[in-house]
Amino acid sequence: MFDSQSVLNHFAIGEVASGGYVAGQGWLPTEGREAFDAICPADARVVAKVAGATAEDYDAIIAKAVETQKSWRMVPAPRRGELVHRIGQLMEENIEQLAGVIALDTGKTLPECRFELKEAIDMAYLATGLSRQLSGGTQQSQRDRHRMYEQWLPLGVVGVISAYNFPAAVWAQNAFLSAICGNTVIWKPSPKVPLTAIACQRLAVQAMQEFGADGVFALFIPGDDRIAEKLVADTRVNLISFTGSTGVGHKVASIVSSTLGRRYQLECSGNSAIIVDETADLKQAARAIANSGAGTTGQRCTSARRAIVHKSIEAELIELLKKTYAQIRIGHFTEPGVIAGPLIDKAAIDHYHAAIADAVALGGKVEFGGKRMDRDGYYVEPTFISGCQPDWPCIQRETFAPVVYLLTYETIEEAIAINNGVAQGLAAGIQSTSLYNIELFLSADGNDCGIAKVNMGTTGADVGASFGGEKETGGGRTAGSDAWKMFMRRQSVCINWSGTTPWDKQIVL
Ligand code: UN1
Repeated sequence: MFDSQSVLNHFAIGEVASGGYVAGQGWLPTEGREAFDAICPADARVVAKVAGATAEDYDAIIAKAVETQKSWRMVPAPRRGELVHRIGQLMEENIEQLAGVIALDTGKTLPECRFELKEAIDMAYLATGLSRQLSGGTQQSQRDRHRMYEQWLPLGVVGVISAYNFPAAVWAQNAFLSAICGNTVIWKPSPKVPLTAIACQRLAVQAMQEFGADGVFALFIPGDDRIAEKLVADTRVNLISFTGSTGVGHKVASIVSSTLGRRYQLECSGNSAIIVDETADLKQAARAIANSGAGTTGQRCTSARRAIVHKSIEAELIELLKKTYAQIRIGHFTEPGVIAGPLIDKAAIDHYHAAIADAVALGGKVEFGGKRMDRDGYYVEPTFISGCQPDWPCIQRETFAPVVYLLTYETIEEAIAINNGVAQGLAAGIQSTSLYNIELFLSADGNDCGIAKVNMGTTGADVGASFGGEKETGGGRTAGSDAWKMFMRRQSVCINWSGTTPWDKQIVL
């Protein structure tokens, strides 16, 4: 039996929770701060209140982050990795309670919450391994008896701004890399999901205290965007890693880049498509579209929004999709057998309705779904719409809801052009058994996204690879591969061990 009170008690989340953590001082007081509601989208009830951090709280947090970084940067990287490893262990030990908090914050089903946490834990262990491999290359010097190499040094303070849909994993992707790279982290989560941030921070505090490394991870939950902007504008913050909408991403980029030398890394809106060609296994294609389109209630940046379908198989695929969609059980995360939850809030429902109305007004046909469900909480039916055209505004924008638009094509080149014909460039998929079509899709003439998937859905990144996308998605990369490099400062070193200088013969000392 799910017991929300015991989940909240486990992380000491009371009626009014603290809106941040600053090293030395501890959890911010709740008095004298404006409290905002933490609402569970699964039943639209207030779970707790959070005392929003103030501008003065921010000043204390940043001062401590700058100070702590000065000692943290000299801690050997593998030791830094051990701190992150310990947080991973604590997340694993507390996975059921953490999953419960994510469910209360987002309404996601418990298996989805566990899956997110698995991603965060994997990220901790990946970062631990990477902490021994932050290596640069050796170059061949053109000079006699000189050695040249590249080294990677800590960057400073990193601000992590995360979205509501993956309240733990996005922090993990960014904060764990930041920490092993010798940086301190200020986390500004979405105020829609403050409880997950508080719970994760509690585990980070426990690990930091065990290691005598208080101050590596700080938490900052302002109730007001103007206070949040202080973090983005602060020249003491060397990198802002932002996950969220393209609109806010633009703003972050322009504020950060108004001072040269500061960095930003953006993971903004996606608009993923899956191409289904005439050689595809259509049952597999239907499952992949449904899973990527309706899974996590369509609230992933990688969610499939468009299915680009060969004309010859459209009718058959629509029938299979109807059968598939009919089996998607939507409901409260405590109900057995539920595979997707609600949208995050009322505004998200309005956005869902508006997108469907736009498509229908232009001639789209709702083949399945299209309505809000008549129950408490922000539930909608997973939806797919046929007869759509690539240039429709609702298809050009990201619809952050479980809506898939079906478009048709005749040649593979046309399908790829439709895939690429949007402003976003996060993930792309192809369902095919044609070697030619798959290779073309993956070639320089192929899809223009940061992530490409063959015979699978567009969601569910594997942490070993780098994660992020092109164009208006923002170009940033987090998670695996060499994404850690963004969190470090590169230095080209040259050492003269010849005992001579070029002016030896001209200047006598
Ligand atoms: C996001 O949706 O903003 O690969 C990030 C995936 C998830 C996405 C998380 N890791 O679908």
